[in-house]
Amino acid sequence: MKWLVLSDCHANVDALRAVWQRESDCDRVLFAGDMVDFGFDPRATVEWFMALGDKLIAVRGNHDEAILTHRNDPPFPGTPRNFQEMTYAQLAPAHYAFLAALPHETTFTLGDTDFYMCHTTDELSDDDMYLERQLPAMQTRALFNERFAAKFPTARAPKRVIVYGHSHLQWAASAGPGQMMLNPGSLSYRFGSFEPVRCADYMVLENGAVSLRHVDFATDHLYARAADFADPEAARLARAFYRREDV
Ligand SMILES: [Mn+2]
Repeated sequence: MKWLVLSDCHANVDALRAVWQRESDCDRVLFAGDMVDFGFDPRATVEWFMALGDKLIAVRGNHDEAILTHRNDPPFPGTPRNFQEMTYAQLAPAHYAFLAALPHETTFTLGDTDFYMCHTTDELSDDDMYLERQLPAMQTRALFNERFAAKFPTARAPKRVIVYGHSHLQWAASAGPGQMMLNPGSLSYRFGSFEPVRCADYMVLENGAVSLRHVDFATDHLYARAADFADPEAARLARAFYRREDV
């Protein structure tokens, strides 16, 4: 069985299509949140996930939450100033209903593995999320046995996996036999100081083995669309996300 693990798509349907060209033979798609916001194609992105049907297991992220919170605000006039206004301009009630049905966290079993999946949670502080700084203090084994113990079903499968997102940092940590903690990284972008490379990060779990994968996708047309924003700060952010070289 092949399970595709994705997170932090941020309305980037180009990245989804690039991944799918390689991985469409997967049996399940796990998505750890932030489907929309801070990207140019929220409508096409949500519809891409909707089309997966029962193949998809997903949770909502803080950016999905923010978009849902303001979905009934009065419509803005004219050209969208930023990513948020662009999102409201594209999404219809059916898209909001799909996002609103996503849980904040979920537990499920696939084959011999129990999963707990969230975007981020009280069990992980913002400092914990930046694992490259915090891992020595985190003690991954203690995360499974203490902080996350109640998250899993009582009748346990032989293996346990925690899937999360939010930091945009691709990271796999082992907590002993059959226990893994996975952040597939972001499909769309990393925050500049951490990782200048522009590619889609994701993971594949296949027959018990985890594979950290990356696929390039064209960003020139996304970079160019930054000029559409009336707000200079939004345009600056968009260019930072989609530039080809670190500047
Ligand atoms: Mn995110």
